[in-house]
Amino acid sequence: MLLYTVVLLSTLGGLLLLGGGGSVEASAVKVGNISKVEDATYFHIYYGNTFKVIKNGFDGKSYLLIQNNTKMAAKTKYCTSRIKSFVIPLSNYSLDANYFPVSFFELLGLLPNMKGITTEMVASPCLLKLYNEGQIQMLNKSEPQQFSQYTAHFVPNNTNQQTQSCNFVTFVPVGEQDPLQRAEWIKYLGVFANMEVRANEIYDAIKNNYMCLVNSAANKTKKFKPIVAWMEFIDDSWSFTEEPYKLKYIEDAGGENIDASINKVTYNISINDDLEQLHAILCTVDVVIDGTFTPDPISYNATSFLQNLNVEDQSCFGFLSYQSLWRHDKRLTTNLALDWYDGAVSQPQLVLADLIEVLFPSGNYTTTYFRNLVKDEPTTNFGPENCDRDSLTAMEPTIVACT
Ligand SMILES: *[C@@H]1O[C@H](CO)[C@@H](O)[C@H](O)[C@H]1NC(C)=O
Ligand SMILES: *[C@@H]1O[C@H](CO)[C@@H](O)[C@H](O)[C@H]1NC(C)=O
Ligand SMILES: *[C@@H]1O[C@H](CO)[C@@H](O)[C@H](O)[C@H]1NC(C)=O
Ligand SMILES: *[C@@H]1O[C@H](CO)[C@@H](O)[C@H](O)[C@H]1NC(C)=O
Ligand SMILES: *[C@@H]1O[C@H](CO)[C@@H](O)[C@H](O)[C@H]1NC(C)=O
Ligand SMILES: *[C@@H]1O[C@H](CO)[C@@H](O)[C@H](O)[C@H]1NC(C)=O
Ligand SMILES: *[C@@H]1O[C@H](CO)[C@@H](O)[C@H](O)[C@H]1NC(C)=O
Ligand SMILES: *[C@@H]1O[C@H](CO)[C@@H](O)[C@H](O)[C@H]1NC(C)=O
Ligand SMILES: CC(=O)N[C@H]1CO[C@H](CO)[C@@H](O)[C@@H]1O
Repeated sequence: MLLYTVVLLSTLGGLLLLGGGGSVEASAVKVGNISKVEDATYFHIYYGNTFKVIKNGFDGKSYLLIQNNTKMAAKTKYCTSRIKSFVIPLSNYSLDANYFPVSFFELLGLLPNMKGITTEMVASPCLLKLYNEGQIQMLNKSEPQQFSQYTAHFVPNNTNQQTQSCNFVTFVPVGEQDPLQRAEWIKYLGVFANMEVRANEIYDAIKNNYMCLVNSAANKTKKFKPIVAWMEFIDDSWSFTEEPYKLKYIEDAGGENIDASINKVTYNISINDDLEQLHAILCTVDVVIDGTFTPDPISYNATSFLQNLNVEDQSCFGFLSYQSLWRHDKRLTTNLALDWYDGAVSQPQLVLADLIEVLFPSGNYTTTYFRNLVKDEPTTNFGPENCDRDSLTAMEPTIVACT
């Protein structure tokens, strides 16, 4: 409550200064360089004069961030079950890089301070290039003391509270329920780097583009919205996705998800009744997205899907006759790190633009993440040689043409 008051006062102070024609820069309070959370639900930011606090709703912790040029920075260190303190801007950091959306750091231009990673399975050409050049150390996850040499060690989730050290920071955009909420976690990182201004600009640009695409998709819908089945095959059974962010993408792209009432949890292909029901449901579907995990995405094709489906009579499948069977694994590295878990999280406008093309084909938009299995579209494999900028500079978000 106290901290919240500070925010209001400093914002008010800034307005007054601006109104009086004074210089905001001259103020002792860093007015203006603040981020406000608009959409995300699992983190909150509070501002004091020389410190900031992030409350993270996934690990239940408060991160007290103290500016490096203050007395408090030298004197204060917290590491309790609920509070951790960090001196900012972070001078260096490492990552638990498996399935980690590194692109958030790239959009802010924070790769120069990234000094350690735990795996080479990272879907970022520029990070791989820095690693090849010896700028980044490979850390062994089984030797956690290796992480303690960095100011912060970012981890993707909070499953292992006991083994977390004082410098661990949980960064969990994928825990949010919808695509924009996930992307807004750029502000969470911005706070650690005093890069609120850039974080706000990027989020605004992405959100505006995303909302423009939502509106343009809404105008494309004819009498009935296309019905989409986003499904996956695990242990001999098919199921339709219940992941909120995927359902939201389909709605935002102008499609309709399989109704929750017929969305039985799983369909075991060895059980005839299940198979019959699945067959019937798929006869009503316009678009199928096959999200099945496979150790070999490059050779997963339409034949693999049909084999897993095990339905002999495919004559009623509109998604086959209209050539609309897709996977979201188009972009991946040579050692099979999927960009779906990285770039697609920080730039949801690209996923949405893909899905609009999937649902309402124009034929003149090249998808980034989705590939068409019926058209036998191959994956796009990339590596360090595909880093198309100076790795130490920030990546710019890709804004999709939208009228
Ligand atoms: C606030 O942001 C502006 C623009 O990015 C930057 O020039 C300035 O140094 C920042 N101020 C502080 C105190 O971080
Ligand atoms: C604080 O961080 C800034 C930016 O990294 C750095 O230039 C400066 O030297 C640091 N100041 C202190 C007192 O550590
Ligand atoms: C990582 O550390 C474990 C435990 O110390 C060790 O057994 C393993 O060989 C190390 N792995 C590598 C790749 O160095
Ligand atoms: C990271 O920064 C801290 C604080 O400036 C410093 O003590 C430490 O040596 C740095 N670690 C590495 C690996 O550069
Ligand atoms: C969508 O349709 C509405 C109403 O017909 C119109 O006002 C709006 O400009 C259209 N938007 C786009 C992006 O075409
Ligand atoms: C699917 O059904 C078969 C035949 O009844 C059974 O052996 C198998 O365990 C089932 N699989 C799952 C994942 O339930
Ligand atoms: C799918 O791949 C298999 C081998 O990987 C190949 O035999 C088959 O012809 C391919 N199917 C299609 C439709 O391209
Ligand atoms: C794509 O095609 C549509 C209709 O054919 C056209 O209106 C639009 O301008 C084209 N977009 C681009 C980027 O060429
Ligand atoms: C850092 C951490 O706790 N990572 C865990 C995230 O979740 C996966 C599976 O749910 C675990 O395997 C990781 O160890």
